[in-house]
Amino acid sequence: MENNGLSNENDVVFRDVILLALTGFISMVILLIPFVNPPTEEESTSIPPGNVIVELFWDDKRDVDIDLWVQAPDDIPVGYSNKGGIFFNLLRDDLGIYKDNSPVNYEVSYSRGISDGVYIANVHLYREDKTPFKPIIAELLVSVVDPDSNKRKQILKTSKKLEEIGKEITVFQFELDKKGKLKKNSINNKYVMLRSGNKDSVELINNDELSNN
Ligand SMILES: [Ca+2]
Repeated sequence: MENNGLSNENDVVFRDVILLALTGFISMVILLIPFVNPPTEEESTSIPPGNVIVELFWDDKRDVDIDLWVQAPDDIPVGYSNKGGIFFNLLRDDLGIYKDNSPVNYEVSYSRGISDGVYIANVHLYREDKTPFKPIIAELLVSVVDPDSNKRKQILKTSKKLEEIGKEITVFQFELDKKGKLKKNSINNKYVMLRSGNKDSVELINNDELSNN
């Protein structure tokens, strides 16, 4: 009898433990449900951000710092020292290998909306990896996301050999209409200074002129 009483008691304790564990498990499942089914909004983010997208690529293996500078119509130049304008934003300044968790050497600027007028895309060879410097190829791509269909289309692509440290070049000047349509005869690479460093150099020249006078 005593033995039976003990085994009944054990059964009750065992059942309680099982019930507790089960209750815990069910509560956890209920708590986890919202995380198991994320909102569908996040799943449908295949629409790329921005409307005019300017991308710059260079050799991933080289610790060379190249800067992308862009300017939208009626806007200020956007690059590493001024990452946001009215229309364009530079996503990040890639410094080469230094402080870079991504394996690619890549800079990108996005515009919000499309203004009609002339766009400028420049590259500036900022820092070399070794001396003497071995020229490096910079690849520049321009894409437009159609504001109606949200489809992304590449409109311009070219490669430039960069040989001189500190030199900035205009890779593309091009004109778009409101719908992002490229005016083919507008494409040229007439140099326009965009990087803000030029402001300082202009000031320096002025100061030099002042001190010489
Ligand atoms: Ca850079």
